[in-house]
Amino acid sequence: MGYAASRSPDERTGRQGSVGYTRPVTRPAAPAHGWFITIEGPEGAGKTTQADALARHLVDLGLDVHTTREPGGTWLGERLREILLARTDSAAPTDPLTDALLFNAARRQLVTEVIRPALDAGRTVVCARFADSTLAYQGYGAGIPLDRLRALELAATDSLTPDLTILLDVPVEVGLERTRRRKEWNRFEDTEEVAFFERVRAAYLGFAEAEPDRFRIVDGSGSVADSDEAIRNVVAATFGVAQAG
Ligand code: ATM
Repeated sequence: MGYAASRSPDERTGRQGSVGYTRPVTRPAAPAHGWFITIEGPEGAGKTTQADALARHLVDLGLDVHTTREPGGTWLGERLREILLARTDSAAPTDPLTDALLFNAARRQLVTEVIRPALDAGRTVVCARFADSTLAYQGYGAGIPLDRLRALELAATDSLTPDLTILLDVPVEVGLERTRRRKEWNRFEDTEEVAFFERVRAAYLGFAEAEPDRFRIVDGSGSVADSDEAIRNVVAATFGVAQAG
C-alpha cells in the first residue's frame, strides 16, 4: 500500500505538474516525483524558520529534502536578492514591473537549476516564498495588473505549481514589529506604507480562499513551537506522512 502519484495533469486543478495522493498506511517510500511545498505569508510570520523546521521533520520521516528560498537559492538568485532587497540610495522609486521582472528572473533560474531537477529526482522541495509572492506584493501591493504578472510567472515556472502552499498568516502590525526587532528593514519594509502590507496580507488570504486544495492557513502569530506543530499537522493531513514509523 502506498500513495499513487502522477504529475500530469491534476484532476482537481487541471494543472500540469501537480501530484495526487491517497493516504499511505505505512511509512511512505520516496515518491517517484518529490513534493513541492511552499511557505508564504507577510513579513515577520517566520517563514524561513518554519521552512527549516519542516525540512528537518520530513528528513526525520525518511524523505530526501532540499530547502530553498526566493528570491535566492542559486548563485544568480542570491545576487539578485542582494540587489532587490538593498535599501536604495536613489531618489527615483523602483518601478514595480522592474521588480516583478527581476523576481521572476531569479525564479526562472531557481526552477530550472534546482527545483525541477530535485523534484524529478524524487526529492521533496521546501521553498520559502514562490510565485504567489509576486502576485501579492507586485500585484495587489504595488498595483501591477495580474494578467501581466501571470504571463511572467508562466515564463519563469513553465507552469510548475506547488503541491502544497502553507500560508503562515500574521497580522501586519505584529509581523512588522517582529521584523523591526530582528533585522534592518529591507527596501520594501523601508519604503512601503502599512496599507501596502495590509493589501499583501488580504491578497494571500484571498488566494487561500480561491485555491483551498493547494493552500492551508497556519496562524503565525503564536510561538515558533505552535506554528511548527500546526505545519506538521497540515503536512500529515495532506500527504499522510504522520502515519509513518
Ligand atoms: P524575505 O525573504 O525576508 O521575506 O524578504 C523577501 C522580500 O521580497 C519580501 N519583502 N518585504 N517586505 C517580499 C519581497 N518579494 C516580493 O516583493 N516579490 C516576490 O516575488 C518575492 C519572492 C519576494
